[in-house]
Amino acid sequence: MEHLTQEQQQRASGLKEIYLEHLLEARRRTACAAVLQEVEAGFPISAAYLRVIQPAMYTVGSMWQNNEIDITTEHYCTAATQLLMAQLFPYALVQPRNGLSMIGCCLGSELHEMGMRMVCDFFEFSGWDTYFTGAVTPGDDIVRAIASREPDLVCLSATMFTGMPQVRDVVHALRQRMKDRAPKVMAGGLAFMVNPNLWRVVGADGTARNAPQAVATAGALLGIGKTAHA
Ligand code: B12
Repeated sequence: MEHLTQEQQQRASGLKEIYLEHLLEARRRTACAAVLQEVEAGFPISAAYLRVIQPAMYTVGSMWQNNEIDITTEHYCTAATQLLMAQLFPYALVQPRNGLSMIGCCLGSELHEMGMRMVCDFFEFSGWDTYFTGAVTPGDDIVRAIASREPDLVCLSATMFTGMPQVRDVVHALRQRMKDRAPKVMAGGLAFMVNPNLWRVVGADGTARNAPQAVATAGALLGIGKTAHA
């Protein structure tokens, strides 16, 4: 992610508080407008994702876990944030394409899809074409889709540890089916952050802690980047 000035860092943390405050008061239009106005005025879009949206969702998770908000409020914040991300996506449309492609999904019973979506958006901002299938993607079907589409990279996202067998099975099935045509696979998401060695256990080629680091690591894995940030 590009370097932020101290002033931009302060703006980011202020914006995260403002965004969250509006959402918690059920003002999603004002919340989205606050972020969109800043981005239109030149605030870096990567910082809007990584320093406003992502930490706001982490705070929502902590508040829900601590019984400070109910599940309806959490769902409202999630739905509003997906709306905001959809409004930010057009910024990806103006970036030149680099000829690389990535398939990203959340397998099996995994419902947490916003992290994977954010990762896909950062690849799009960097010129990749992405094929994002979202939550609850069946393993057998995604293996077929990958074999037919032949992307340069596959990204599998898991928040819940219960999804590990499916991630491992998909990685294995891809290698069995595609042999030396099998694309590189990255695995990431909260489960992989909690246990930093898990990506090796499931047989992936790499991991990263957030969306911009995922793009950098992908570049390194494919031999087109400067450094790995796994
Ligand atoms: C929104 C949310 C939901 C929504 C998801 C809706 C949706 N459409 O996505 C709903 C309501 C469905 C939900 C359900 C549940 N949730 Co929930 N949820 C969240 C919440 C609040 C936000 C998730 C989010 O969007 N984060 C923002 C994104 C941008 O961050 P991220 O996912 O970490 O992604 C970044 C990195 O991880 C990385 N990354 C992600 N994927 C990948 C992939 C690759 C390849 C790479 C390299 C990197 C990478 O890059 C991303 C961008 O920078 C979190 C709180 C939290 N701390 O995240 C709880 C949280 C994840 N949920 C939790 C729980 C317990 C549940 C439920 C079990 C609750 C229940 N009792 O039913 C269910 C499980 C559902 C299931 N089967 O999957 C716990 C998980 C604890 C754990 N690990 O065991 C959390 C942490 C809340 C908490 N503090 O307790 N949840």
